[in-house]
Amino acid sequence: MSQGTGVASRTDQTAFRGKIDKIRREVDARLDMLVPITGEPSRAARHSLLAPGKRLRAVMTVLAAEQCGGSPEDALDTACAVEMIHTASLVFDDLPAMDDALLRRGMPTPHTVFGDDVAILAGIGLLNGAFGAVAQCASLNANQKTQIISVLSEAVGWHGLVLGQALDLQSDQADTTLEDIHYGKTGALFVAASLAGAVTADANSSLNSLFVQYGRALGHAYQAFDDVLDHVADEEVAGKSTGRDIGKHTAAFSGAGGSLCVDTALSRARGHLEVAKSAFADGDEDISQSASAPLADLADHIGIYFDKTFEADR
Ligand code: GRG
Repeated sequence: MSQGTGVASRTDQTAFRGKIDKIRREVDARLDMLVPITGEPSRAARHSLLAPGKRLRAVMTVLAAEQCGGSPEDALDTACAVEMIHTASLVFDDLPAMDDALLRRGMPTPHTVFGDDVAILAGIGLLNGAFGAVAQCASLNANQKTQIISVLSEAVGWHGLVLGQALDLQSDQADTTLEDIHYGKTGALFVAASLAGAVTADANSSLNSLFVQYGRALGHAYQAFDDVLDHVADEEVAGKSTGRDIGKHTAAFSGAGGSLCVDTALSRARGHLEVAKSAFADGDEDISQSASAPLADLADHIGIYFDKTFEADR
């Protein structure tokens, strides 16, 4: 895959990488505390949670807080909650009844190590722990907690991950669109990750639509890149089972079109990245004119990350 994402970087990406690596380390340390070892389900949860994930959604929460003038410390437990929800969704997704995957985050999937029963309990525990982490967070007031729990529950629920996964599993049926699947599987949690970060910074709710626009567009971009990864990358590079989407008619590149469809998916992904980057350009002065635009930088970072990943797989 020789084409780049065509995304021009606004800031020094080396410095930005250093910044998000620091956030990742803080998230990892806090996750370790939030899920103590109490029994077999917690061991299975930690197996997945503390494995080397990219922590993208957690980073998004912290950067959204920063973009609204908030602090990383106040956003940390909310970021961990987002990461716990995401990890729960991966545990469920990998089960034999769903994608039946063997490898995730470079590790054997939890049901292959602990059994399906314990993996299901681990996923439920992570989901429950996510809401508990927000409810018990000392740096948030009651109003912020209610808003964040509402935002996160929306992302998991009937319009979010649950629906997206169901649509994906039934994707050969009738009128399912790629946009609906991508929004449910990825966009909904991206929207929640950024909105929840803004709430930790007490951002004005009039800005919410900008975070929705950003998360939605970035979710479409990310899921299109991830679909291409599933199609073209080997498992060692991806760190997870690949080829799971081949044959699904809603996959962006399915069918006989092969590489032509991969190009279509990549070009869609690039277009969505640009929409995400411009989400705050015409918005409220407080965030559009600020010297730092960490969420746009994150969109750049994602484009560059996938370029490098596809390059490594050539
Ligand atoms: C009740 C939480 C819950 C979920 C039920 C199973 C399910 C419904 C949803 C799963 C949806 C799904 C598989 C989304 C995948 C999205 C995606 C792009 C995953 C890969 O994300 P990365 O690349 O992975 O950020 P890491 O491992 O780095 O975190």
